[in-house]
Amino acid sequence: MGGFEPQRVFAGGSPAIMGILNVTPDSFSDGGLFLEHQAAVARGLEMLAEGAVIVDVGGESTRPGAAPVPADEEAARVVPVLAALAQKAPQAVLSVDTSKPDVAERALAAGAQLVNDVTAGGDPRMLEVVAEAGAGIVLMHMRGTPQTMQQDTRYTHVVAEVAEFLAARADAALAAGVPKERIFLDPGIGFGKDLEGNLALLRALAHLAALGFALVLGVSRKSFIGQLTGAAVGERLPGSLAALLPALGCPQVVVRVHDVAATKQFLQVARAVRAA
Ligand code: HH2
Repeated sequence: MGGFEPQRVFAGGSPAIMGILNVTPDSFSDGGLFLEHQAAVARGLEMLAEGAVIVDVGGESTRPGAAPVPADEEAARVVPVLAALAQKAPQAVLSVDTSKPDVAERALAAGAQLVNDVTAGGDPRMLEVVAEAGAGIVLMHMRGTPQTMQQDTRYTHVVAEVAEFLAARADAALAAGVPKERIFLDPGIGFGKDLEGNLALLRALAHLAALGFALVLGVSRKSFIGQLTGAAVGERLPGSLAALLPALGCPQVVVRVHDVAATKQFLQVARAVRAA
C-alpha cells in the first residue's frame, strides 16, 4: 500500500499540477452522498484528463474558522473516492489532504500515495504512518490552527521563520524514516499570514527551494488575490495564474489548483517562453 514514486510527479517537468478535490458535502438530499461520490470521482478523472499529475482529495475544510470534522466522518468522505480513483486511474498520484494519522492510514490503504498535511506532522504519529507506508508527505507551514490562524499574522522575518520551521519539520520527517525525495515543503500561503507576508513568501519561493526539497505552492483563488484586486472567489483565476509566476523559477514545484485546464495552458506557454 501507499508506495510513492516521486519521479512520476515531475516526469512531465516542473511545475507539476495537483488538482484540488474537496469532498466536503454541505448539501444533503436523498441519495446525496452517492451523487456526491459520483461527482467527486468524475471531477477527479476530469482533472487528470486536463493535465493534473496529482489529485488531492480532502474531507475537511481548512478555511479560516472552519469547524473540525471527526476522523470517521472525514475517512468516510475521502476513502471511497480515493479507492474509485485508484481503480479507474492507476497512473495517477493520489494525495489525501488530512492532518489525522488515522485518516491517512485508511487513505493510503485505499490507494493514496501522498499525504498533504497542513500541520506538517503536528500529530507525531503522522510521520510514522507515512514512513511505514512508503508514502510521500507535504509539510506545510501554518501558524496556529484554521480556527486561530488569522488572529496573529505578524512576523519579524516571515521568510526566515517559515524556512526555519519547514527545515525543522523536514528533519523530523527524515528522522522518522521518510526519504528526502518523498518530502515536499509548502509555505502555506494564506495560513496565518497577511497580504504582505503572503507576497514576501511568494517572492522568496526560490529561497525556500534552496532548502533542497521539492515544493508545493497553493495560491488558487485565495483571499490575498481578492485583497489585491477586489475579485470575488469565483473570479480569481487570472490572479491565481499570476501568483504562480515565482514557481517557474524553481526546479521542482507542485502547484495546487482548482482550475487545472487553465493552469496547464498557462504553464505550457510560460515554460516555452522561458525555454526559448
Ligand atoms: N490550501 C488549502 C488547503 N490545503 N494544502 C497545501 N499543501 N497547501 C495549501 O496552500 C493548501 C492546502 C486551502 O484551500 P482549499 O482546499 O481550496 O480550501 P478548503 O481547505 O477550505 O477546502
